[in-house]
Amino acid sequence: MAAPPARARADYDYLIKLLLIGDSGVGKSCLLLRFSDGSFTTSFITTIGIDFKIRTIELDGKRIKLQIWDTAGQERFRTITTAYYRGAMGILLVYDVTDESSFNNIRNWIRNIEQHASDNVNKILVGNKADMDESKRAVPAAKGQALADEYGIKFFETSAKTNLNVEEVFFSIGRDIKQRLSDTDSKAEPATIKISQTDQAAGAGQATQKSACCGTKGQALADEYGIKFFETSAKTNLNVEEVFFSIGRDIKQRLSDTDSKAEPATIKISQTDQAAGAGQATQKSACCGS
Ligand SMILES: Nc1nc2c(ncn2[C@@H]2O[C@H](COP(=O)(O)OP(=O)(O)OP(=O)(O)O)[C@@H](O)[C@H]2O)c(=O)[nH]1
Ligand SMILES: [Mg+2]
Repeated sequence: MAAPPARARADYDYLIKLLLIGDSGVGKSCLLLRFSDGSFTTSFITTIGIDFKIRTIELDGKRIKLQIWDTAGQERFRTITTAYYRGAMGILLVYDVTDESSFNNIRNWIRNIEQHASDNVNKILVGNKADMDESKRAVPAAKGQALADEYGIKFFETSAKTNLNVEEVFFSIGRDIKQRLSDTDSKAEPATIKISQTDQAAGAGQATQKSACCGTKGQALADEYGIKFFETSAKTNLNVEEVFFSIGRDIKQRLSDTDSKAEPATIKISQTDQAAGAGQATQKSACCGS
């Protein structure tokens, strides 16, 4: 059998996970496409479930790998998209400056963050489509700024079409998160964030992300999230049965607890969820899930 490929050294110093949220049609996917590929399209292809792109930037001599998750704004994907809040280190709250209801909904999106994301997640408010004619504008920049001030977060008006402030938004939140992570590093034992020299990536694509995402201090990470942890070996069959039996047992227990209390709530999967779930499964395998 051929030897496994040599493991390359991690090609970044920090992995930062960002999430784009906001109403459908505000331009989340276009902002991401502009930032990651430098392109823009006028056609509207609504996001199904969740998608992500990667761009590595340099800040103060450090390589920062931005893993940017783009969520569907449509309500029908909400169960799937909110599952990704917890893994996010930074969240871009996007509205459309020509659509007042997308701005009014920002408060609801913030409520979702409070419910589902980590307490210390960085947030930034983004009013997109600033290139549109002033006659179409429904939300003055001052209103956006006032809302951002109320929540103590930064604010930018952007255009994915003309590339106004797109780099600025991602660099700004990237810099703030890097600062937060390096503050944590210098105060205490790093938890899961800083990628150590020995944390090596096993090639490109999915494997790279997996290694980047989960770090090496498994037990500490599991404890932090209150979940179980096993080290396994597929080669020697160490703990493989244990992992699957353990999670299977816990889920069975949860289901039988639910059964005895009430009608199961979330067990049946609707047609729409199934369709979206297929997309989610692909993405999940690319990273660590949330
Ligand atoms: N003029 C202008 N149009 C934009 C801009 N950004 C996005 N659009 C247009 O707005 C529409 C929706 O953009 P998307 O990026 O797909 O919207 P989304 O927020 O990802 O929508 P969902 O995936 O449904 O949540 C598309 O027709 C884009 O061309 C912008 O900065 N300026
Ligand atoms: Mg989209």
